[in-house]
Amino acid sequence: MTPEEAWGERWRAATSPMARRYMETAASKRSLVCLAADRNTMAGLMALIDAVADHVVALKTHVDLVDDWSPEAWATFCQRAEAANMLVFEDRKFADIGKISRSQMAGQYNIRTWADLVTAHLISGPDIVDGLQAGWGDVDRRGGVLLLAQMSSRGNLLTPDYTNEVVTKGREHEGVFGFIGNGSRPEELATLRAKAGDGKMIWTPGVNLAVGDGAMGQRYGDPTEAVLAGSDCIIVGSGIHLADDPSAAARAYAEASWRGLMERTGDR
Ligand code: 5BU
Repeated sequence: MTPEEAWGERWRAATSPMARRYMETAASKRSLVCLAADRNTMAGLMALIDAVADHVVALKTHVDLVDDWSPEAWATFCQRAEAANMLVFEDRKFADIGKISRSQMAGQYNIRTWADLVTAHLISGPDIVDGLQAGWGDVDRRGGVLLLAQMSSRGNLLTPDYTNEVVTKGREHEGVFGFIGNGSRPEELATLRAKAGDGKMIWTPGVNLAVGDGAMGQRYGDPTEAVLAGSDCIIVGSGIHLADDPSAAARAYAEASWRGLMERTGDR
């Protein structure tokens, strides 16, 4: 199946090279899964990549939670991800003013050199997107920013008005790859999709095949429902990396997400 057949209007409208790369890989793996690789050792992370590569399109990292992090080990990890056709997405949730965000793309972790995507809050204003893009530009790379329009956690302070502001500003900005939407509430996702239009990605944490409350205020919704409501990528962490068989779990999430996309595109 071609990416256009799989994605329909999203393929035609979301023309950024990074979005196209994601949609192409998703169509070839028949998966809309981003794995939240929240393991805290390099060995654990390496083992995870090998287990899930066929079913996962992007790897979401928190570089600062790895106990034995080193630049060399991380470079190997990122090379393996790239070789297995996975985008690398650092969920850094940048929030500072533009020039500091640009500097924070460098530093010890040097995120600008290996991340294809990063997350950011728009709380400090739209210049943060320019700062992050300038960070990639400093090393002659291109990347995409996912703005937090919603969150999955209980009691978060991202009100509907705030979400609207983020979407209004973000949908006009070329450096914005898309938005983070709340996967635990399909009705919130549908509202977000209506505002975002077809030209931007919506990626969603807070999904699990076991719907309900998670640890410490996390909430989970159904992955297929999230895609039907307009999500383009389900971000799954513990549902895969804590499973007895991460490879089988990744396949199950891939199938659930793909089923949602086929139904969604077919309905149009
Ligand atoms: P889980 O194990 O599937 O609950 O992991 C969810 C991941 O998504 C974890 O890495 C969080 O940092 C990330 N996340 C989230 O859960 N909710 C949000 O609103 C955002 C990110 Br933004």
